[in-house]
Parts: sequence; structure tokens; C-alpha cells
Amino acid sequence: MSTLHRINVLDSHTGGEPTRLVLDGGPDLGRGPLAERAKLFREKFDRYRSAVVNEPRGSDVMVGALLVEPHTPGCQFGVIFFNNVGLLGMCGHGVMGLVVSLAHLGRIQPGTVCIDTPVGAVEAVLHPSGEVSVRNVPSYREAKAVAVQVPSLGEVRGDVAWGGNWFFLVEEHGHKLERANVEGLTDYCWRVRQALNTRGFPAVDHVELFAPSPTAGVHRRNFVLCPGKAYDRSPCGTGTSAKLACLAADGKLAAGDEWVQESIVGSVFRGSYRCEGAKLIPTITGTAHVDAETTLLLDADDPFQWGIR
Ligand code: PYC
Repeated sequence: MSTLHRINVLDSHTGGEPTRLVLDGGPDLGRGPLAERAKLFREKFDRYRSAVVNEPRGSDVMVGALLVEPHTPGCQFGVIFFNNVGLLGMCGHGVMGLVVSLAHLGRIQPGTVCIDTPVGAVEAVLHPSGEVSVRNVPSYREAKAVAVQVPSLGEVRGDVAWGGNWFFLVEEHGHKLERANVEGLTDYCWRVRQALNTRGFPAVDHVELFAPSPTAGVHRRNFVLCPGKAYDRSPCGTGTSAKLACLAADGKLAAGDEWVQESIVGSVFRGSYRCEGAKLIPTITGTAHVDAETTLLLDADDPFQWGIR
């Protein structure tokens, strides 16, 4: 008889981007600050990450969310986000998925909930309409109009900004942001990221392209290439936050004004920011839906019980 380890998960998607919430059966990371627990997860329990999000149970686009006890006073829940190659700092679409999942389980009602993450506490509001707003960690632009020489592409210019993850935001790229172009967009972003990483910005692991949108009321369409080479089906909460920081730094968006951003699959986030002293605090609003209740089974006799790593 083989031994089965069970991991209970709840799947959701936010504008097409999946989140797999690990409810129990994940690793015990203790009760320290979430940044320390994330480090422990990365160093000692990486096989759990792979088992939950990688093939054969998951896919490159799947984002995992390990539900943990919070550490920051005032928070009701803690979460550590991860993907096909490692851990994420924050995840905007993931918080929306987490919030609708908690509501589905009857653990929260419409209203405000504080959630601890490895990069700081965030506040989410579940609106009676079902929409979720996420007040993100402080966001900022680190560098404006960085010119990077990309082999076979030439010079590419973009801003480096933090929105809970590190982004390189590019306006001028000459590509159409459409689903038919995913392969070309992925190749372009990957080359840009590799060049940027070797030229002074090793931490930047998301590349975000922008283009005008054909949709009335939308300010910009985006394409975000995530660290493991999958593109974000949602407009990317942390990427929208990074964009707000750049717009604010350029004096193109005032505090409180709305910015609407859509992904190439047509899902939309609304964003705005407010200032707390020198800090810029973005709030991103979108919708998420629960789409599966599952128990993952890890069979000790299965050579791929920990996923294809
Ligand atoms: O929504 O912040 C986000 C996100 C990051 C990576 C994938 N989605």
C-alpha cells in the first residue's frame, strides 16, 4: 500500500489568471515574520511549491497561495504566494482570489480584511457586488527611462518600479498586444529581462509592456511576462501598482484619479493611489471567481509526486 499525502486546495481565477489556495497539508513554517517563513519555504520546502503549481497537477500559469497565520498585528490572515519557478513578494490578482475563496468558505463576509504577506500587510475590501479592492504595499519608481542594449533587439527603454514585485515597464516596443502574438511578446520580454538582469537590475523579474486599448474607458492594455515565462492573464495587480507609481512620478495621474488597465484576454483592473507622507499607496479593484474545490494526492510511489521540477 502506498502512502498518500493530501493537500486541500481551492482554485479561483481573477480575470483569467488562476490562484490555487493551499488550505491545509502544506509545510509547517512556524510563526515568525512572513518574510522569514517565505525564506524557510524557499530553502527547505520547495518541493511543496512544485507539487502544488507545476505539472502534472498545475501548469506554468498557476499561482499558488499558502494560507498561514499572520504575524503583523491587526492582520486576520497571512499568505505566501508562489509560482512555477519560485516565490512572489505580493500578488494582486492572488489577493482577490484569496478573498473570494475565504468568502466561499464562509470565513469572511463583505467588508475589510487585513492580510499579511512577506513584503508587508495589505488590506482588501470585499464589496457587496463581489468586486475586491486591494490596498497594496507602498509602491515607487526606482529608475526612469533606463536604456538597455538587448542582443538582436537593440536599445529598449523602460522604467524600473516596485509594486510588491519588481517590474520593467516599457511603452515603446513596436508590438501589438494581442493574444495572437503571445509567442513573440514572450520572446521579446524574456530577452529584455535577461539583458536588464545582467546590466544592473538583477532583481527585476517581471516585464510589462503597454499599448493603447481599443476598449472605451480603458487607459492602457498591458502584457506582463512573469518570472517563469508565463504571461499574466489578468492586468496584474502589482504591475498596475508599479504603473501607478510611474504615472504619479511623471505627474500624469493625480492622487485619487482612476486608471483603468486591461490584459490581452480583456480582463480589467481599476487603480488609483493616495499619498501617505512620501509613500504612494495604490488600490487595485477587480473580480475573481472560485472554480474548483480539490484534494491533491501525493503518492510516495509516484515519481512525479512533487511535480515536474
Ligand atoms: O496580480 O500582482 C499580480 C500578479 C503577479 C504575478 C501574477 N499576477
